[in-house]
Amino acid sequence: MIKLLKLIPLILLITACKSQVNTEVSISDAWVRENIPGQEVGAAYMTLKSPIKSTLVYAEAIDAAGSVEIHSMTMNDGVMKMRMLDELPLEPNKPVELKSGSFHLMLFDLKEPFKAGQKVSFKLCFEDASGKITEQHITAPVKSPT
Ligand SMILES: [Cu+2]
Repeated sequence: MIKLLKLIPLILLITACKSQVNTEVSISDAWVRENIPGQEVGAAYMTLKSPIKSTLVYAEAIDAAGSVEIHSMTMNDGVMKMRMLDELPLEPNKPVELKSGSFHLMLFDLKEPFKAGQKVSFKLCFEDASGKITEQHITAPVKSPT
């Protein structure tokens, strides 16, 4: 009985994160920056475009990183400042670019440094205005930033 009770929240989470086709966010130009020696974190970039009001609420780099954070970068008095966001809102049909010097996904606790030519699998969860969560999977190539 106790075992079953522990399983219920997990089952609810899996059910809540099910894929739905018609309102899917389009994810394009996804790539992961190659790590230079000594660099312990990774960065991933992509363009997100949703047909409806949606919010990126969760990201995971499967088998590649211990955790993934959504970051923003802003210029403050000539100094670039990086900030962790709980979520990234998407307006209908307005592409949001995750790119160098702007929004990006930051990957921590890497299993191994990223090398050009590898591929990284991501799970992204989006929440629509009604609170429904949709899970999407993508594969992004590792590239050199130059
Ligand atoms: Cu960052």
